[in-house]
Amino acid sequence: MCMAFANAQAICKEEGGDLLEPDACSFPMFRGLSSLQSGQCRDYFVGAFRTPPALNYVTVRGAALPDNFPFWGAGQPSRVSNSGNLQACVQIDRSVMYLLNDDFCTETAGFICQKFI
Ligand SMILES: [Ca+2]
Repeated sequence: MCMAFANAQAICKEEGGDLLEPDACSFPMFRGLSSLQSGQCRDYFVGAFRTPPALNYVTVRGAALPDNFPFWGAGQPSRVSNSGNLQACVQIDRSVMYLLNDDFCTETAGFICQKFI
């Protein structure tokens, strides 16, 4: 199922969780799983975003996802603007070797949910 960020997040919340929060400990595992499972959606939304005009990325629980986080892909986060549509949602992205890329929230992608216990 490929979905826009908000729809993907809504499904995770219905399940009692939220989108996966990228952290340095667990990210390598999810990166590996994503590459193995890569199907029609190509990329996977995770639980991090920014609220333009703010430039900083935060996780769904409000933790900082700094630009020097070690698992951003090359040249990311790029915060590209395309006709007023801003890259503001974070994906595990095949085009950057399953590292993180900020992309358009309206793009459709797979997603990974997490339950916080
Ligand atoms: Ca980007």
